[in-house]
Amino acid sequence: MLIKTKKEIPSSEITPESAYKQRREFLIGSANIAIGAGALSAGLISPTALAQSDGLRSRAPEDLNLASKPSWLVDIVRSRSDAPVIGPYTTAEALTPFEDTTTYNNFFEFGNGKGDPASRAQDFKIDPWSVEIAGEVNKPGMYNLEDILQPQSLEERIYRLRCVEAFSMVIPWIGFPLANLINRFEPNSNARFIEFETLYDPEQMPGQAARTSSLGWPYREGLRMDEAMHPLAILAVGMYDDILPAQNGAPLRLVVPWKYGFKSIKSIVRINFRQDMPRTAWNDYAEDEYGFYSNVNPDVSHPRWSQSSERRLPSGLFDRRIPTQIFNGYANEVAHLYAGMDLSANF
Ligand SMILES: Nc1nc2c(c(=O)[nH]1)N[C@H]1C(S)=C(S)[C@@H](COP(=O)(O)O)O[C@H]1N2
Ligand SMILES: [Mo]
Repeated sequence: MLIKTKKEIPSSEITPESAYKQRREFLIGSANIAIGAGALSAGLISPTALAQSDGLRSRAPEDLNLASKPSWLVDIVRSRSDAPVIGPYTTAEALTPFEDTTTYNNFFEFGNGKGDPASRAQDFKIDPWSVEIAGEVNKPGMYNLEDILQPQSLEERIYRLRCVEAFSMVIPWIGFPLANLINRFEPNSNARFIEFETLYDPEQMPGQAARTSSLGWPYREGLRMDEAMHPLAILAVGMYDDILPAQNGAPLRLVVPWKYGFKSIKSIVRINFRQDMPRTAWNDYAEDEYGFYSNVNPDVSHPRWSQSSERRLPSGLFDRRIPTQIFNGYANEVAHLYAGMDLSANF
């Protein structure tokens, strides 16, 4: 288990180390009792056990890596009203602990190593933050984050996240349906695709300045409009009951759970409505390996490795390998979007 060194944070936010450790040990202990090894390895727990597995949610404020926590954002994220509902939009599988979700990341703007985002995103600035809405919409413009969030009510969604590299996690996000944002800005009839861009700021993001960086910046992703309108697609502003840490895409990131993780673009500053299919950072990097659709599919191998199974985090003494499910287990919800399409040609 990785122990992080403490950075400078306001003393009001520091839980005394001993108290935090005791609480964490207590919670992890009770989570293990509640869940039990058998249920954990099966990947399934009951809603009751889910409620009792709160230990897996325990988090340390120093892991946020943010220069400051905007209090208005903390307030709305923490005060989201609804309790998790188990169903097609929320899985009852055991959560991946916060500690793993925040120290094993892909965020190439901060470097290529899995630990780089957690250690190099220190003091990432999210305040102020604005998002440009552009292209085929009736209400284009620069909107600050407060304005983007103002009409939205936040909810928790517990989703599987399946990386194209064949590891996976279960993460409790807090966010709102992307469709609600799209409707508000009124795309016109030319809008058939939606394109997203991450912040470009080499001074804060050393991976963008590195000569060893392989991706072109800014990081770009895209969805077809009907995919973007699907209720499973959310914009997240929080996870594990609080705002997003820098390494997970603060302050605003996309989560599209039926697609490989790289579609779920982090730290969004631009949303552009388009008539034609956008290129993406990964298409530009290797078109034959990373397609536009990138739906999770155990039957379509990556050119260099199989996608038939995945390593579910956390890893203990042994890796926990589980079969990968078509559309990452969300086929009942999304398969109709691809009716008649050849999924191996449209990978
Ligand atoms: N801007 C940006 N977004 C990104 C990435 C990235 O490198 N840059 N990595 C993607 C990949 S490959 C994955 S698997 C997920 C990881 O999200 P997590 O670190 O919150 O688990 O973020 C995706 N979003
Ligand atoms: Mo990924």
